Amino acid sequence: MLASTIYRPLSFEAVIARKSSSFILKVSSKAFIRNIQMGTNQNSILQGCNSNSRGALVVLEGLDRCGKTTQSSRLVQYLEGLGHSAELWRFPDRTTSVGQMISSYLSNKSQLDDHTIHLLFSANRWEKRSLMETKLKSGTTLIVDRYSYSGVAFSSAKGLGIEWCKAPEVGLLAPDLVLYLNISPEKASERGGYGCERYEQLEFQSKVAQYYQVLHDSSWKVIDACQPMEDIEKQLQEMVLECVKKCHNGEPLSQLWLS
Ligand code: Z5A
Ligand code: MG
Repeated sequence: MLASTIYRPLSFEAVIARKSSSFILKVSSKAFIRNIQMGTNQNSILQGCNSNSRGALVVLEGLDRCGKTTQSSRLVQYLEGLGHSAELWRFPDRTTSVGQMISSYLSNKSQLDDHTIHLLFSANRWEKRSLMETKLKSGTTLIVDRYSYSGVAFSSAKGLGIEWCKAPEVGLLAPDLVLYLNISPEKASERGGYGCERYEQLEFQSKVAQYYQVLHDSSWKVIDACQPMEDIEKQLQEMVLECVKKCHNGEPLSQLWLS
């Protein structure tokens, strides 16, 4: 028995229309999500037809302290408030055993060869790939705080070849949208907490910024990260909503850096 017996499923357009006319969705988003997850594909339940409907894979990238974590969690709250199923993910995922090795390295508690740590970061994404795909196909939008672009930009900035760095990432799921929060290393360093972990040094961050530029492709949108948080939040909401709609309407999933 699906959720439709309890909550009438809303189409994407209906969710937005109701929101904009100040209709307050009385349904708890958690209860709503719990019910629709009883089916195999949330979006097909919502629309009743499109079997290619899925959640969107949205990645936030940028230099340390540009505001990725702040904006990622706000985006998830925003989507949930509209009745969408959405989850916040982050890489490195420090909860796995691979992630714990990474965490120990980042906090200077262990030393690893540059190639080795690069492959561990990549392995940390591969160990989550299948769950990521399952979630997306069941209609959940994933807001991901750092992804393969961080992996390649940071390792290339250390001097590893960019193509070598990209190779282990090939075949991971390609994001539908990359939100790059653009800030200079100098401005970022003025923000709280800068300087505690291994890579948080101005010169190194400048190199990372250069490699991010090389990775820029058509899935990227660049946002000025020096604006007030609320202004950034509004801009991101618009971009993400458009992307969620596209994926909801059946935009196919693709893989990263297959050429
Ligand atoms: N790394 C890698 O080498 N290879 C990989 O494959 C991956 C990562 C995935 C750990 O990352 C490190 O791993 C990272 C890259 C490397 N490098 N380092 N070091 P992490 O994601 O765990 O790092 P973090 O500790 O979460 O820092 P962060 O992500 O760089 O910060 P952020 O998330 O971008 O910023 P924030 O926490 O949202 O905000 C920082 C502060 O700025 C905070 O006080 C906010 O209140 C403030 N803030 C945010 N927005 C604004 C605006 N608009 N105005 C003013 N102040 C603001
Ligand atoms: Mg962060």
